Amino acid sequence: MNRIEGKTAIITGATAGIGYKTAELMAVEGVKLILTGRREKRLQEIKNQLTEQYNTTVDVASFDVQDAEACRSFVESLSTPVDILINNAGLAKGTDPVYGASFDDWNTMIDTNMKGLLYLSRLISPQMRERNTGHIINIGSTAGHESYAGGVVYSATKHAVKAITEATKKDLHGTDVRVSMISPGLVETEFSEVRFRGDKEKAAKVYEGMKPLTPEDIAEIIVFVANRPAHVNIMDTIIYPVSQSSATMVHRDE
Ligand code: NDP
Ligand code: 8X3
Repeated sequence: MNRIEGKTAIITGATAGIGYKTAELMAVEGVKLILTGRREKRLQEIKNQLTEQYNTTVDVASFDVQDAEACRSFVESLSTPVDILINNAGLAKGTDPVYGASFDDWNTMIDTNMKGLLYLSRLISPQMRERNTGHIINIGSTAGHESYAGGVVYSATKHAVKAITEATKKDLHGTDVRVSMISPGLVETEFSEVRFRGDKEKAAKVYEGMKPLTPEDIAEIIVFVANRPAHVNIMDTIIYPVSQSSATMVHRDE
């Protein structure tokens, strides 16, 4: 049953990976999309592609979620209430240990994965609370359940997403607003290329000899979570590829 047709969804970080695939699968379901990311040209291309292929509307807005005022202007520019907010924009920078990492990388991860998600939740949740309806879906990670060497701040930001998701649900307790989190393990997207600053070879090694999750695997789960009956709130989903059993246990072909 399609319960999300005609609903309006914001997807942050829709220019690539999980966000882009979620946009496409939601377009199939007839969701009205508001897609964001920093790459304006890519957003326009996606808008053209999805509106040509699917029977829905697509608006786009290019801004950096690290910028609180840009988030505020974006939300103030919206002409329609938002039913679903998918806080997906996020990244890892580097795999340096706590004794060698760069402050800039830490700030980028904290400002994007935590503060960007918080800004949009802060700006969108009042209208959901007032209307007594809506759904905030935060993209966490298995790194939000288990930290690993080389992921000190990335893991911290994803543990924060877990805390923010749980506390947001509690802040909205007694309303019909739903709050969920999706926690994927290894998904092959631009994620590792961004983490390794464009080093494609290093990025490819992350997925070598194993079958990672695809953006579609996760997008299907996001759509499933959004499409539950109004009284069903899925708090979290932890998804690994079958060859992964923890952050560091990854079975690879010889
Ligand atoms: P991608 O790198 O493929 O996509 C990341 C998206 O986030 C892009 O659309 C990018 O858009 C956007 N983004 C990054 N920084 C900003 C910013 N400052 N402002 C606005 N948008 C931004 O990675 P994934 O699809 O893999 O990642 C999506 C989410 O999933 C992230 O939160 C990530 O932490 C999480 N995740 C990923 C896993 C994986 O293994 N890939 C596993 C678990 C969780 P643009 O560059 O245009 O700004
Ligand atoms: C991304 C998965 O294992 O690289 O969140 O942290 S991992």
